[in-house]
Order: sequence, then C-alpha cells, then structure tokens
Amino acid sequence: MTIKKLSLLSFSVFALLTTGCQQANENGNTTATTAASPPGLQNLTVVSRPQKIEEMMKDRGEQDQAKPVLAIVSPAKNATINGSTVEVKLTLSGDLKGYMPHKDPATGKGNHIHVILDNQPYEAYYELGQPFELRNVSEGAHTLRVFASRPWHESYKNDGNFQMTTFVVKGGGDASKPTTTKDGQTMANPTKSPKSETSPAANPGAAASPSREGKDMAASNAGTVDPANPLLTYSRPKGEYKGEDADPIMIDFWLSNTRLRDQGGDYRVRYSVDGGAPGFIDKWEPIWLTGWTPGKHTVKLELIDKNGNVVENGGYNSTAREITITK
Ligand SMILES: [Cu+2]
Repeated sequence: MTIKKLSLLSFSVFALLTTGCQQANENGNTTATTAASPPGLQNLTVVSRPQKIEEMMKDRGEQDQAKPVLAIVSPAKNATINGSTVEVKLTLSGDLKGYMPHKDPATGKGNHIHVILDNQPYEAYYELGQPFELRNVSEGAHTLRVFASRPWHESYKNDGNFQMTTFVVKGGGDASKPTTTKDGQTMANPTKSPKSETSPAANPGAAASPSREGKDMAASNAGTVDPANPLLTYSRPKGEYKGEDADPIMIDFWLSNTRLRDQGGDYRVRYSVDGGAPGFIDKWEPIWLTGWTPGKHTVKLELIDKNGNVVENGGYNSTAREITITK
C-alpha cells in the first residue's frame, strides 16, 4: 500500500507540501500543486480554526476559558490490581465556569474526558458519576492518562488538567482479545495495530518478539515512561470522519514537561500523514488540516528535539494512528 502511494507522489510534490506545512498559516496555499497533482493525491493545507468551532466557543461563553483540574482517584498510583478489570475514578475541580462532562442524548456530543490506556487511542468518558471500567486489561505494567476536552475534542491546556498514573495488573485478561470499557468500546486492540509501521506485516521482527506477540500492548509497557520527562500525548485525530467533520480535521495533543520552540523551548512537534513530508507545530495549540481524500490515512505525531530526533520517553513520543475518511 505504501509503495503504491509513494509512486503517486513525485519528489517535487513532496517539496511543495513541505513548504505549505512549514508555513503553517492560513495563507499556506499550495494551489500550484493542486493543478499539477495526479488524481487522488492528497494535498493537505493548514487552515485557521473553523468558523463552526469559533461559534461553538462563543456560545459556550466563559466555559471555554475554564481551567479544569483532574485527579485520578482510581487506580491509585502504582497500585497492583488483581484480575483483569480496572475501575477508573476521577474527580474534577478547578475553575470550571460551568464545564461539566456530559453527553447530550440528542446530539451524541458534549464535554468529555479523554482516557488513554498505555499509548492507545483515547476513549471518551462522559458521565463522571458513573464508573469507567477497563475490562480485559492484560497482565503487567500500564499507564493511564486523562484530560478534559470539549465537545469537538480539543483539550483544555491548563496546568492540572492532565493526569497520568501507572499501575500493575496481576493475572490479567485474555491477551488475544481487546481491552474494552464496560460499554464495549475498545481501549486496546490486540489484533489490529494502529501503528502501521510496527505491524507484523511491515515489521516481521515485531511479531517474533515475545513481549510483543503481535500486539500493540507491547509499545504500551509502562515501565520506561517517565512522567517527569518531556511527553507528547497524542489525542486527535482518531477513528472515523464523515461529511463536514472530515474537512478540516484537527490535530490536537497534550504536552508535558516541555515547551515548544515559539514558546520558549527547544522542541517541536512533527506531524506527517501517510508517511509523507512532515509539517511542524511550534506552538502548543491545535491545527486544522484541509484537503483529505476519502479512505484510510495514517497520522503520526512526534516530539522532536532541536536536532530533529524523537525525544525518547518509553516510545510514547512517536505515535501513529489510522483514521478513516468517508465523504
Ligand atoms: Cu474527544
């Protein structure tokens, strides 16, 4: 699949894409490439925050300036949990200005918490009064990360909103089956890796490693992640995008223990789509990309140092997700 895609992309198109991405502004147009592009080529451009979201922010009033503070009550730090079910309990405080997670039954949308097991795609937690369970968690060390987000999945970025903990599961579940929530949403999938470059097909060595067993859980081993070191937490995009939600698509992440280049730090966030030319984010805020073609795409986010190397922290600072776009 990669080879076929690469054949569509000439070097000059790569170069022009790079220029467009690096400019990373509303005027970063790449119209010259559009005309020359072969059919089906995806030409992504950074655009400003969509008007639709600007309006939602206005409608929310001061809630959009809330400073939610989360605490992980359960699992307790470094807790050992027997069995395969892990109950997640959170408390929410801080300057909420009316912010409260809740899914509107009519729209299926609302404020929610992003809950991330190891380095898997997040799952949304809407009703804090009801327990959030992780079921069929595999044996071994795990991490849990949580942060409050808006209905359009953009996270609040104030101190205290992000929390991370580690715990150990003894016994554990059936490693050949996915880890789910009590409602059956997948938290970790053993058979289908979202990190395409580490899938057994792309990387036969990965399947041979006993700790991997062809599962994504291996990259999720909590032991080597240091919560005090620079950490990029991938949040969006994920899953499926349809119709107007598919254009533009937001890239959003959490950043711990570091600053990006335009905010007094040395680091950058590098993103790439389908293995193409990278773009760079130098300020900790979401960006929106337009120009997606229908089908599956891989989005990779990396925290890099000034030499362009991925900042090592348990493998969590380079994360790829597969998304699906339906027009
Ligand atoms: Cu969300």
